[in-house]
Formats: sequence, structure tokens, C-alpha cells
Amino acid sequence: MFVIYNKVSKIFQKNVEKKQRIKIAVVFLTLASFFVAGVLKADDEIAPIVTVFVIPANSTSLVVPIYNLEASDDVAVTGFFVSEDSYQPDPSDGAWIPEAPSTYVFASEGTKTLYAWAKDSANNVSLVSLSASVNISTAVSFDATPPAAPSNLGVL
Ligand SMILES: [Ca+2]
Repeated sequence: MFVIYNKVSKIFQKNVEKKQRIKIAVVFLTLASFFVAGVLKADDEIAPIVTVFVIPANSTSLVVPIYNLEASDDVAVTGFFVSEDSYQPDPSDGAWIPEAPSTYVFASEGTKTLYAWAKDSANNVSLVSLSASVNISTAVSFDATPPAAPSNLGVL
């Protein structure tokens, strides 16, 4: 950058007034600062952090609602990933979605743990997940026993 600036300033040195040279320098430094800011922005190396993940403790359906899933990032969170696997997902995995999901569909009943991840536009994936567990039982408990008949009733 400074090499370019020196060449440009040499070209203008003889013909351009001092005030105009200052203007050129200001424009050059402004453009240079935009360039540096762009490089820094493209160099996002800080992964998002999942801050909130809430699902119910019990469910009578395999479709379990996700009450709350939030993440924060130094730039912006661009993807969410919810899985029953505890390992960190690949940022190119097809299961990433841009908004926090509102449900998760389990394949079977039982006590299950879900893991929530987030990523940013530079494909940094959160280093740790937030997890939450749910006990799924779709069997409807059916009370077939009638109450005992009252014994103290008489005809008036
Ligand atoms: Ca980031």
C-alpha cells in the first residue's frame, strides 16, 4: 500500500499544490482503512457460543418442541444445528439451518439428549454444545378402575 502511495505521490509531487496532496493522502488513507477493515472482517476466527437451549423434560410425542435456542457471535450467527450426536458437526453438513428450529423429531421413545450448535458465516462452529434431555413416552396411561361405590347412601 505504501509503495503505491509513494509512487502516486511522486507523480503528483511537482504539479500538485500541498493542500491537494493532503486531500489525496486523506482519500488514500480512508481507502486503506476500508481495505484493512474488510480484511479483518473476512478474518472472523471467533466461533459462536450457544447461550440458551431449552426443551421440555417430558414429552408424549416423538415431535419435541424446542422452547428456546439462542447463540451469540462477534459478527453474526448464520446457522443452527440440533442433533442427538454429541460430536461437533462439520460446517458443511446439510442439516444446518439458518434459524433456530422450533421442533426436533425423534425416531424412538426413551430418555434422549439433544445437542445444540451454532456457526458463523466464516464456518466457525461453536466449540462446545449446549445439551438438554427429554423423556419421551407415547403410551397413554389409562385409568380403567372405577371409584369405590359410596356405602352410606339410603333412599329417602
Ligand atoms: Ca464469529
